[in-house]
Amino acid sequence: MTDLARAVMERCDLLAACSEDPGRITRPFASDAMRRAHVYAHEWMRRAGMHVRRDNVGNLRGRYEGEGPSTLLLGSHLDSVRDAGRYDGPLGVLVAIAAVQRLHEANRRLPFAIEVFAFADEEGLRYGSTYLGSRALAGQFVVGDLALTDAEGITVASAIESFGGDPARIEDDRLQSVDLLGYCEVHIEQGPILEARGLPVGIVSAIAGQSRFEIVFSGEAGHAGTVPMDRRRDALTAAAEMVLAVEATATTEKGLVATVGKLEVEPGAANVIPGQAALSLDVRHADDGVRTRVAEALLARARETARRRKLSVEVRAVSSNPAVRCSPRLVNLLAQAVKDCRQQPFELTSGAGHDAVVMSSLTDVGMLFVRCKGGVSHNPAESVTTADVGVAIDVLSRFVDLLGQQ
Ligand code: HGY
Ligand code: MN
Ligand code: MN
Repeated sequence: MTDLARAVMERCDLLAACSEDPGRITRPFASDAMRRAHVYAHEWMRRAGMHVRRDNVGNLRGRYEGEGPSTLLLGSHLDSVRDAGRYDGPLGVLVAIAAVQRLHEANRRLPFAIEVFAFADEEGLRYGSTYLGSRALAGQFVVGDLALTDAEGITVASAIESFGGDPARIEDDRLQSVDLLGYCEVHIEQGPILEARGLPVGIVSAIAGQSRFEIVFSGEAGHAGTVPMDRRRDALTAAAEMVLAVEATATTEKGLVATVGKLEVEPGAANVIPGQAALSLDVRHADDGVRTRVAEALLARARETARRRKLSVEVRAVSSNPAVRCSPRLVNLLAQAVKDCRQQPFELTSGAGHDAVVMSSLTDVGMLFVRCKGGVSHNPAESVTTADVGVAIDVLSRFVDLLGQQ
């Protein structure tokens, strides 16, 4: 058990306290909680010998100089879902910092620089967006996203401004370096496979594509006591039909998952027939053809349900990200690093999305998964062991060394 692994675990606990919700972990994009997390991460990056800066969109970026023109990119995200676990995102940032800290403490310089990114918005909790931070880095930021508003009506642009960035200069966040060796992200598996196989780490071969939509059924609010059942235009019953249709459809194809995670009912009073029901739809599959076909079928089902129940329905596409194959070059290098650390290399796909999806537009990507208890994630019960974190730090350090020997 290395001191570095223990330090990473302690740092995950410190970051967990940086939350908008007392007693729970909720750290949205450009929030005060994120500002507090940056104070810690900035200091840890600085102590690891990195030059640290925050860019306009709100990524924290640490650079460890090397002896050549190329750059290796490492990192993950610091934002979280609501009532999150403490490792989804922060573990990857902190393991990357630990690998650089090991170099710094040994006074070592590699033939390339390392940039560690603490991305600002992977989950999209505050704005329903995805990957605002890594998109800015990859030059894929959608300017229209600046006008997105959160639950308080605050736009992305003003959130960036109050966080200390200039929304008019997001373009400056684009990564300038052209000589990239790749991007490698360490992340908890968020699934049960590594635990079932008794493995501390796994190598990601591909990341599933994902489509997100918002579906809003509108009917007619009415008195729960006076409107006969055959005269109602109840929006919630249509949404309820959709929730079960989404579940039933997802069981029809191997490797397909589809989820309704959010359901908002208006006006939301016990004695009022719901006039409006808004639901989220999240569809994922490793094959983009299957994903788009199933998503279209579910949207057609929503329109048919609305017609049959004499409702109107609006569908908004929130985001769509294609499946990404990890670079065989980085997969092989990670496999060699795992072997050199006396562990068994094992490849698996990721059902979860990661900043690596966006980074794949810039350079080769690789990911190392860390076993998590019961595969539980997006849940405060998220848990990893210090020993497994130690393995992840050793593998990432070995990966970096192997890259330096190429
Ligand atoms: O939804 C995801 O796959 C990731 O946690 N943002
Ligand atoms: Mn997540
Ligand atoms: Mn994540």
